[in-house]
This record gives sequence, C-alpha cells and structure tokens, in this order.
Amino acid sequence: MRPGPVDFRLYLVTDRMRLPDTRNPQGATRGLLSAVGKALSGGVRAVQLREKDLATRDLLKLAYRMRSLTEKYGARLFINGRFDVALAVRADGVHLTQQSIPVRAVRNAVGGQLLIGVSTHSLKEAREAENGGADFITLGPVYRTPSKLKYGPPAGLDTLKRVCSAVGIPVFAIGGVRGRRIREVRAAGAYGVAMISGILGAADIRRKAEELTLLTEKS
Ligand code: TZP
Repeated sequence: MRPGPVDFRLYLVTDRMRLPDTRNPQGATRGLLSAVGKALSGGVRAVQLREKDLATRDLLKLAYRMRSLTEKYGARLFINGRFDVALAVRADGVHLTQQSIPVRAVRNAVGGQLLIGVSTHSLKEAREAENGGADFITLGPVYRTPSKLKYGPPAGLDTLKRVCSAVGIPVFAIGGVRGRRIREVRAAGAYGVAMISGILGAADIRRKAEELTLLTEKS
C-alpha cells in the first residue's frame, strides 16, 4: 500500500554541511539530528534525508536514526536517491534526482510501498516525472542559491508557473525560497515549498519552523 497522499506543504531537505559546525563529519551528523529534531518540534512534517557524500552503511545508519526521529513526530521521511535504503528503514518515500534510477523503474520495483518525489529543473523533466509515476516534484532552483550557482541561471518564476499549470501532481518550489518569496511561489501555483537553509540556517530553528509551518501548512 502507498503511504497516503502528499499531505505536507513544507519539505525540509537536509545538508549537514550547511550547519554551523561542519568541521567534523561525525559531529555534523549529530548536529543534523539535533537540528532536524528542532525543526520537527516546530511543526515540520516532511524531511528529505539528502546527505549525498555518505557511504552506503553510514547513510543507512543515519537513515534509521532519522526514521525514529521523524516517527516520533508523526512526520514523513524521504531518502534522496536510494529506494533500497528507503525500503530498508521503512521510510515513507524516496526522492529521486535526474541522475537516479528513473522514476518508472522505481515505481515498477516498489509498487505502492513508497511515495516518489523527483527533483526537476524544467517543464520537460516535470512532465517526464509525472508520466513516470511520480507522486510529486520539486522544481528549482527558482531563485539564485549558493549551492546551485555552478548550474547557471535559476529556473525562475515563469518556469515555475508553466510547470504548475502543466502537471497534475503537487509541485514544491525549491532554491532560495524564504521570506516573502513563499507567497510569491504559492501565487505562481506551487503546492508547497522545499528548503535547506531557510530552516537549517536559522539562528533559532524551532521558531523558524513554527513560523514557516504557519505560513505554509495552515494558510
Ligand atoms: N535543488 C534545487 S535548489 C536546491 C536543491 C537541493 C538547494 C536548495 O537550498 P536552499 O538553501 O533552500 O536554497
């Protein structure tokens, strides 16, 4: 059975290297669990574990811990790129990139056991994701954001609008989304917002999560 619909509007994407203390990767992992715990206590209901540099067994270990943590708050957990890890830890879903195993292959393998999110950057990729059986997509970067500068100009609000009106699945705007841009992307048709630094970069993560939850989940 597929674990329910896409019942969240704020999607926290992790990157432990964006936390203030990143010198020691082990410490950064502990720091990440603590930061995500604060975000969950502030109301975040969906987390994507996206720690791409971790070796498989380290990722699995962290994914188990993230599963316990998210479960405690009744929040959904997605694993970036790895449907095997998602199944192993009983995550709610997998979040695929354009370099991952294609969505249709994952859907064929997991049936309805996992929700599938896909990262997209254009209308073409968004349509392919929907046709392949994705439950939702992220579209971005909508705005300039430091980690994506090397990929050229952002997709922008116009692409977001076109994608939102062309596909029937929920679209989450990602990339530089924060503050008043949240209203802007929702006015463009986004179902929700996904972010890293808008939450993990906040001085008070719990309070920021409360503020964003009010803005996204409850309005
Ligand atoms: N995909 C598109 S932009 C992005 C990802 C993972 C980075 C989002 O980071 P931030 O800090 O929310 O701009």
